[in-house]
Amino acid sequence: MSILYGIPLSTFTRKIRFALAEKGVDYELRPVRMGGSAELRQLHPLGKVPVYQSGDLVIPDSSVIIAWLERVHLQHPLYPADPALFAQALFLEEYADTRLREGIAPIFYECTLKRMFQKKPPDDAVVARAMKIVEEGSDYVESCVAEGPFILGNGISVADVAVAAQYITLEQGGTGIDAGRWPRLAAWLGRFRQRPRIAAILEEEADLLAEGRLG
Ligand SMILES: N[C@@H](CCC(=O)N[C@@H](CS)C(=O)NCC(=O)O)C(=O)O
Repeated sequence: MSILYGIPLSTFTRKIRFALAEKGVDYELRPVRMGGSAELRQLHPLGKVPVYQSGDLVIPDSSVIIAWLERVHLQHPLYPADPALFAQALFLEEYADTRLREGIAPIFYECTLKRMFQKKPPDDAVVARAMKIVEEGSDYVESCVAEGPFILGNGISVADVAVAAQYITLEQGGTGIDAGRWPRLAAWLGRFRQRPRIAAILEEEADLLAEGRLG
């Protein structure tokens, strides 16, 4: 069976778990010590998760993993067949992984990880700066969300798994999506998180968080 190296509460590990769940691909989630461990550097030159291993093939980086999965597991595609939607989906994946991440990661760190592991309060100035990025990012994502059921309309895509993975981290940092300001975004995430395989992953994560563990 293929191996996914990562930890459940890592945003990019979650992105891949969502993708694998939607594609119906079985895998073993293998926890790995982060923080630049030698073990992880052997798998990923930057010492990051996720890394996916299929046989002898070791694939770092969530976007590369999904691109490979699309080639190998043709069922339940995450890349739209329509070229324009394909481009939009890839751009939303990129936007989530970079710009949304830039705002959401510090909020999760300040409001959850710092309390959990250092017993320290968040730095309000850092949170305020990060929140501005999230707000601007949410304005953009809101403008992209179609009527549904998925971000780009009728078909699930890589945009759904990438954007959802980020907003779940935001929630775990104590901030939900303001449905008054971003109604489409909030409604879409509400629908997405209710998908049975997604809900099962999120339940597991909620239990870990309640226990004060990341994986
Ligand atoms: N572009 C990478 C980003 C991966 C990433 O930043 N992973 C985080 C965990 S969510 C990580 O490994 N952080 C540890 C570190 O940077 O040392 C991807 O899409 O896989």
